[in-house]
Amino acid sequence: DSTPGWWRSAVIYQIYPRSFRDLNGDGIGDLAGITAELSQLAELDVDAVWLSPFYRSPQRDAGYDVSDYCDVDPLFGTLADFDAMIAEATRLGLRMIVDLVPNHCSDQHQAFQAALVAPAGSPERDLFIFRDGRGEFGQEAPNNWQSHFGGSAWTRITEPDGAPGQWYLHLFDSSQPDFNWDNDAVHAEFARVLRFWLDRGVSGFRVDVAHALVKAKGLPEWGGRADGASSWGFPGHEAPMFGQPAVHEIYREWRKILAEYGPDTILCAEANVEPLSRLSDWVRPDEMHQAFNFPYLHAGLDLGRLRYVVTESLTALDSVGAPTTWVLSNHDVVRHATRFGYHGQAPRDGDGIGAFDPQPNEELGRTRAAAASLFMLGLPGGAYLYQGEELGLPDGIDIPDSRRQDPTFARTGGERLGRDGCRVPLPWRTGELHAGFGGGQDPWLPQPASFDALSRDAQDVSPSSHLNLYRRTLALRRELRLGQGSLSWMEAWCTDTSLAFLNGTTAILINTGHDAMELPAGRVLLRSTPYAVYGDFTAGESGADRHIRSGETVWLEINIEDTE
Ligand code: TEU
Ligand code: CA
Repeated sequence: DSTPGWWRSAVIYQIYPRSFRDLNGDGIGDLAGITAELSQLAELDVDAVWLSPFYRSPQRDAGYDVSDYCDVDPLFGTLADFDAMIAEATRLGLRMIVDLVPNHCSDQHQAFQAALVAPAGSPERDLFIFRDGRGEFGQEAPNNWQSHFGGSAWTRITEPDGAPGQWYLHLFDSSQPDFNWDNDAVHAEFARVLRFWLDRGVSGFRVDVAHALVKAKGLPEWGGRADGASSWGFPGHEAPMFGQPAVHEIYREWRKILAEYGPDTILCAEANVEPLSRLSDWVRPDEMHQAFNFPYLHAGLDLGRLRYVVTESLTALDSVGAPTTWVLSNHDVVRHATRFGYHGQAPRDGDGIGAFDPQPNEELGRTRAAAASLFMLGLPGGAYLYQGEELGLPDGIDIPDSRRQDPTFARTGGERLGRDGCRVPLPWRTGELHAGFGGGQDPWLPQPASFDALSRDAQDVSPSSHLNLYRRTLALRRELRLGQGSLSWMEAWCTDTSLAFLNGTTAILINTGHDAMELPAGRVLLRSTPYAVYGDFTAGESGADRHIRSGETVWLEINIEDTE
């Protein structure tokens, strides 16, 4: 839909290129694979696609270590493949948003290579954050900051003459040196990168670690861990490497560049926005259009927390006239079908399933995931989906240590398993080699045995599948214009284990308690558990059931007079 502000209510589907579809059979997904399957996403009825990095990269952090921002990594294809993908998306009415990684590049980036051989204090070094070490021989890191992936955030280089030299800052892996955003040349370079992709037809950018680009003057010591002090993995805004006021100037510059390309191009912040009242720092008419609502993701199925997050988010964003952006899964966290498969407390830290956790129950997780997704997709605002959640895919939890790729695993000596579990290649066709992901070499990560039966083709033809539930949900969401709606809580149906709200004339109710609850008066439009429990929902018999079952979400058409 091409109305102004399309993103306000958009459902955007995240493609993780390595794991989407491998057309040339080398075990890694590619752009041609995406182009070949885009029609599936149009059919699912999403508005846009966000593409994780496909740029030239040594792939030390799965492409979030970019060595050339204006080219496609040969692993994924060519710029011509990119153009063909955009053309196909345009033909299908899908917008494409690409990932921008401005906090750091790869240590193989030509600018960093040049900095390594230039003298201390040179303009080349000033593109990055080089400092002398502390101690008599400069043998201690310049400050106590920790890498988000574990270990020190500083690495010492060897100077061209062979002597131990300066240190450079990397908030992530040592192969990901942080840029110095106090340097105008960095601003100029990223302005060029934005224009390069906008000229090729993208509809905007998801901005990686958007809160981290500017560091506090003098790089003061930070007592808290830089790798996970808050409930969802980031220290708060008081940390000297996050949420500095000057970071917003960057996005105001970018917003002006985007404006040159018309009102339909957007910026989405991957930012630490705790407390929620700070959402309005990021999403403003002159800055970002969207910011992922990670507190929503991390609320899980804790309904008290969920209600708090929804209410606070809507309040904060209404104050600046901005939409909310809900999300349940992405390539950094355990998939929600797995998080919700635990009977007790689910893992929440986005660092993979710990070795001591009990095995999750796949069926329970999938059922609850469907309930959570239907609840989210009934909310006003936009939402992001992560590839495979429409299939109800679980994480890969039995990945052998020798196959793990996430740098977190190595940097913490295996203490944190890392994020590989949610990155396992998608199943397309039941019974085919690698469940149809690709026809050649083994996928870059092994697929769990359950993936074969969960393939897209198998789910396509099963009316009661997770995929068909998502299709019905997205179609109904569009038809009822729920994304453009507004929310009021239905207090009589809000308890410790249930939550209900009205969006227009649609009531959306979730029940996480043990017992079924009676529904308000109204016509059942959709249930999250049609399969197994109800049989084929499309046949209609479940509409007559006046209850909302345990672990279920129901969409109901309400006669407003009944509720007043
Ligand atoms: O992630 C930012 C980030 O630090 C977290 O999402 C983190 O990966 C998670 O809490 C697990 O610990 C972005 C990208 O999404 C991620 O894939 C990259 O590795 C990271 O930036 C560095 O570019
Ligand atoms: Ca490939």
